[in-house]
Amino acid sequence: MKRTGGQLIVEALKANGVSRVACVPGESYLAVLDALYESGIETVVCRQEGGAAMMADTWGRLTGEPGICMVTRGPGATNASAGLHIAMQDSIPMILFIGQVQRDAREREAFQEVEYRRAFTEFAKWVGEIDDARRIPEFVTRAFAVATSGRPGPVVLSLPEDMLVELVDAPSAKAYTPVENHPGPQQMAKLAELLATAQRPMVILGGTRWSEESVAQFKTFAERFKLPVGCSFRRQMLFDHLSPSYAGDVGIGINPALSKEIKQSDLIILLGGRLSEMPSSGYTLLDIPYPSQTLVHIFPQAEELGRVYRPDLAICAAPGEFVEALSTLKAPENPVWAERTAAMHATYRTWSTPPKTGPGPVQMGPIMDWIEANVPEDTIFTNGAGNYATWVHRFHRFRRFNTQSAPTSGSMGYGLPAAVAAKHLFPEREVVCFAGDGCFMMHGQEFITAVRYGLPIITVLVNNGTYGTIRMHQEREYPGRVSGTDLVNPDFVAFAKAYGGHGEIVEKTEDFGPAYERARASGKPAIIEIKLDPEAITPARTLTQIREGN
Ligand SMILES: Cc1ncc(C[n+]2csc(CCOP(=O)(O)OP(=O)(O)O)c2C)c(N)n1
Repeated sequence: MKRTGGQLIVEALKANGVSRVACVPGESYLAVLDALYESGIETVVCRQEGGAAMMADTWGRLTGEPGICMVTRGPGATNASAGLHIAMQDSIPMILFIGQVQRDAREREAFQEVEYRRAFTEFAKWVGEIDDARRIPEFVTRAFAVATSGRPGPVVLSLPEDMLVELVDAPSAKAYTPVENHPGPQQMAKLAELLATAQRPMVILGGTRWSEESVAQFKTFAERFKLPVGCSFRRQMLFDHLSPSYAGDVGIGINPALSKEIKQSDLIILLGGRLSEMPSSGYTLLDIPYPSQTLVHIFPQAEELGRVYRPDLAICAAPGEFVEALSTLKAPENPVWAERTAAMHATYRTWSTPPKTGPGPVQMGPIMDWIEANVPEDTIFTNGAGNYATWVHRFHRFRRFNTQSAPTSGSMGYGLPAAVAAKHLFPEREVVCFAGDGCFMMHGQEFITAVRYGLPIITVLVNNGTYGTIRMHQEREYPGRVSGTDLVNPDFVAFAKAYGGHGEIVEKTEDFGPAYERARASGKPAIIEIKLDPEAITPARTLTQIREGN
């Protein structure tokens, strides 16, 4: 039976288990939209392609399967590139389908024409264009395999409009076959040897390709070995923060005591992540290329091992496969580092206790205390970039896998679309988006997507009237010269209501709890605007102190 290119695309998605796509429509891929009609795949219609791509990223992040996004050519594609870049830097499986100009108009700079294989090469693991509808099963299956194997990442497939309406004979698509690499017995024996002679070991978790099971297995291992464990920037859901093994967040603004401990360790086990610029405090945490500590690096892609840090033991494996193999290691009776681990956890507890006071009538410290006491353990927290995010990273004690969706690439505007996508995936769980006034307005329009699909997310909008992070850097580098960083904002309560949601404003600390309860009870997507004094720029220092160099 002959099928159109559009039908073959949708058939290949179904064969690979896709149940939802995020999109902004375009005339360039009408044939795919038509094939989605009655396909059983849910189409989540977004308001801007950046938001759509960020939603697909969150789906990829929280399921391990590629999140699917569909956009039109030129402006649609360039808007979507914001989400593509996040998925690339964050190692997230995602497939972006782009409607393309018809084949016989190529290279004329046709209407909205972009050559994606040139433009998006640095933004994606692979960029392909399907010139022949008969090859759709081949391209789509390969896209799933590329996006998920080794170090995951986004794939772009460009779909010429006329190819999508061609009627062809093609093989039925089959699901991709996941590719796995495992640590060998010699490598595990070497690891056991290194652990047996270590005095001050430390594990840093990061990356993707984790699962509920591997996170639980690793926790059991770490506690059995009494090893101290840190989580890389925005990968905090990988380890229970209340475990006696938890040592803290290896992110921006790392606890100086933890940084010192890492530097003084004699064995570092880097599991799953790259220890890139942000978690390595600007590449200062470990010496490059030869760390002074013995380094064991476990990463699912061979090219990354030794790229920045030369490891003493390199293991090319996904975290899940590696963790599985850890069960063969025999725990020491009484590890010499046990007391150090306990001390590191105690230090973490103190570091993650919010301050009671701060400038202005609203205090973020007690608000974080309220959140910790009142939101369920499986609540999913999302955020973008801004100083407000520090409150979550430092003071929220993550307990479980899949409770965080935040860009390690530091992209503003991510939190809201991420919350919409997370709630769509887990409707039974509470989803809290933390956003700054700057961050929120970058993809604030997706609040209507939450309303449209009945997704009652709770947005905690920390409004300090400024692009605070940049203002902080500005006051440090150019004291008193405020340039390009202050903001004028809409009435966020009216905004929430105009979109059909629930709005609250918090002008005193004690108003937060009741406002949150009302937001929760409303059953609608909600915005809780917190009027924060811009002086409260970090949990520890005010803007004035930073300006004055204190
Ligand atoms: C898309 C994007 N644009 C610009 C930046 C640079 N940037 C980082 S944080 C920040 C300010 C964030 O402001 P806001 O959301 O209000 O949070 P605050 O820092 O005030 O808490 C800016 C402009 C970025 N990281 N991402």
